[in-house]
Amino acid sequence: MALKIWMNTGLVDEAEARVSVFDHGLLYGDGVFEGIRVYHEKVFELAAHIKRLFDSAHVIRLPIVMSREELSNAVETTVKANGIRDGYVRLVVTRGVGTLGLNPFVCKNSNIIIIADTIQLYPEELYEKGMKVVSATTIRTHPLAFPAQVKSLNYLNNIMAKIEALDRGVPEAIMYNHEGYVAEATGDNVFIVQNGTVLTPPVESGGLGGITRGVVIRLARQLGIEVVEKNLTRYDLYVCDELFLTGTAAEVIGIVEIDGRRIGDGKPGPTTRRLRETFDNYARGKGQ
Ligand code: PXG
Repeated sequence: MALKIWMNTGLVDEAEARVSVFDHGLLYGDGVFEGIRVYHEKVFELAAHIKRLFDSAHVIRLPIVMSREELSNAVETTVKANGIRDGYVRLVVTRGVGTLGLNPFVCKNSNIIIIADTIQLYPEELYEKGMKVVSATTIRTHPLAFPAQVKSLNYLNNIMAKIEALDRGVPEAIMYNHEGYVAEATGDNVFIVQNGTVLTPPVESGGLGGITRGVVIRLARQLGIEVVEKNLTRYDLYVCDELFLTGTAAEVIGIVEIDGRRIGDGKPGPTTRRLRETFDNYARGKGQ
C-alpha cells in the first residue's frame, strides 16, 4: 500500500513525495536525520530524538522552521495516517535546493520529510545465538573533522566500515577512533560486561549519543548494575565477559565473536540477556 509521507507542511501521497536533484541533501549529504521506533502505536523516546535532531541541525547551522512541538506532532500524525502499530520513523531534514556549489546559505528552504513504515529486523535466531563482528580498519571521524554526535546525512565513514564487515561475512563492524579507542559500531553503540560491571565508551570517544544507549544505561542502573563510561581498547573487547550492541533497529544484541576471538562461552551472556529482556519490557510496555 502506498504510504503517506510528510513533506514540510503536511501529508502527501508517496508518489508526490519528491526532492529536487539540486537539494544539497543529495548533492553533498548536507542534512540531518533520526531513526525512531514505534512500539504498540507509541513513538519511542520521541522527545529525545527531537532534541538530538535539533542539536545536530544547530551544529551544522541548519535552521528547522518548525518548533520541537510542531515536529513531534507531525511525527505522530504521520504514524497515525499510515496505521503503523509497530514500525519505524525516518525523520529527515535536508539543506534544500541550492546551486552546484558547497555554499549551504544559498539554500533558502530546508526540506522536512517524515516517513513511517514497517522495519526490517535482524532474525530472532541472531539474538538467541549472538552475532559476530569484526574490527574495522576505517576509523571514526576525528572530532575536528566532523563530530560523531551529529546524526548527519553523510554516513560514508560508517558505510566504509560496514563494507569491511560485509566483505568479512559479518553484519557489523566495531569502529575505533583516531587514538585507537572504541568509538561505536557502524549503526549501534558498544557495551562490554566485565566482572558484573557494564562498561561503555563515553560519547567523546567518537560515538553517537544513542537513544537506546541512554535508555539501557538508565535501566541497568535501575536494576542495580554498575555502569561506567570509560575508554575501551580492542584488547578490552577481546577479553571481556560479555559484549553487546544497542541501537534503534537492533535494540540490545549480544556479540559472541570479534575478529575470530570467542567472547565468554560463545553465547549471549546473562547480563546481556537480562538487559535485552528489561529493554523489551520497557519498550513494549510490559513492565516498568
Ligand atoms: N551509532 C550510529 C552511528 C548510529 O547510526 C546508533 C549509534 C545508535 O543510536 P540510537 O539512537 O538508534 O540508539 C546509531 C543509530 C539502521 C538504523 O537501519 C541505524 C540506526 C538507527 C536506525 C536504523 O541500520 N543507527
